[in-house]
Amino acid sequence: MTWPGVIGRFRDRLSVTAETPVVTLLEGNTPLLEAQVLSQHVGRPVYLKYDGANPTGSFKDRGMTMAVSKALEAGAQAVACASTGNTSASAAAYAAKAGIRAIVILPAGKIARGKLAQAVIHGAEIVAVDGNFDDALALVLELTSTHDVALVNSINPFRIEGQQSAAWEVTAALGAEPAVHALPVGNAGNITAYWAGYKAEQRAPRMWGFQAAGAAPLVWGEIIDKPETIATAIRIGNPASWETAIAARDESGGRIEAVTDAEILQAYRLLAHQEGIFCEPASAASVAGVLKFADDLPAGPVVCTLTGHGLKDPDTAADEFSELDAVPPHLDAVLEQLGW
Ligand code: AN7
Repeated sequence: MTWPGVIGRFRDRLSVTAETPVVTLLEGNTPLLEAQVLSQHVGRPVYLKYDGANPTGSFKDRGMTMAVSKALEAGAQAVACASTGNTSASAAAYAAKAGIRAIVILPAGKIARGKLAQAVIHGAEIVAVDGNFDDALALVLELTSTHDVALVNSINPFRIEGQQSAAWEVTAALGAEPAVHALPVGNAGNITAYWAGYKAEQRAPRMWGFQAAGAAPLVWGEIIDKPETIATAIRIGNPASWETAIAARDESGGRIEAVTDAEILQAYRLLAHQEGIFCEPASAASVAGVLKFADDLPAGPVVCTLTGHGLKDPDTAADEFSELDAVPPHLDAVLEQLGW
């Protein structure tokens, strides 16, 4: 069967009617990969839900197909979002497909290069503000409440609805829920969506959420004024879906913990070197957390969501090596360089 996209596949569970204009890039249906090396490390079967394989390279597309379709149905001519990068890339692409404007408000200087490139090439109208994501979100809320522009951040319930599809794909692929579902947490929309998706199927994996230690308001229980982390996607100090993230943790018997940037980078390298999967640093937080708290894993399979593609943030990968010195074009020189 040709994959029909998130709305096409899950239409009966979503707030769409025959009249809803479906804006889709055929998102969803991403790989659930068995991770052999990680499984050995933690003594449980570990699977990677690789949502970097979505059309714009992140899980945001699952919710954006819903948010932009519903905005179009309501007659919107423009959508707007604040973003650490991926939401803006996704909004820009879906707005382009829908033929409407995308306005994105970004924290200046903190957007990974691949994401900014996407927003630009899809024709988004971009405003960089001298502030962090939380400042940008406050501005976009003000903008969309005073102007005729549809908000497509994850406070938009249609975003959460669409993002449930990832949980449904996991249960369909495994034939059951995992014992633990781990994911990175920023604004906390995705952990909210997964938990809603599992609950809708009467499933109850333990939800394990991981924040970067320098941006871990849910862990410390207070707003972080100046969040900092190499994982810029989750550099968020005041998550919009705070209460629903805590509910997901508590109802599922799960946990929300902090992982350091060093732990995130270690997981990021392990995934690339040993599992053949290149994700962006924020995504590796899920794996970093499972490695850190492996002793507490219950029996049964573990799923880690890898939320975004590694090419989103080429600079973090490029920092792993120094400039390459060119050698003369002779095999001898090549062999010498290889140490043979
Ligand atoms: C790769 O794009 O908030 O906890 O503005 O890009 O649902 O916020 C991105 C978040 C994890 C956290 N991994 O998800 C944005 C934005 C990646 C991300 C998260 C984000 P939420």
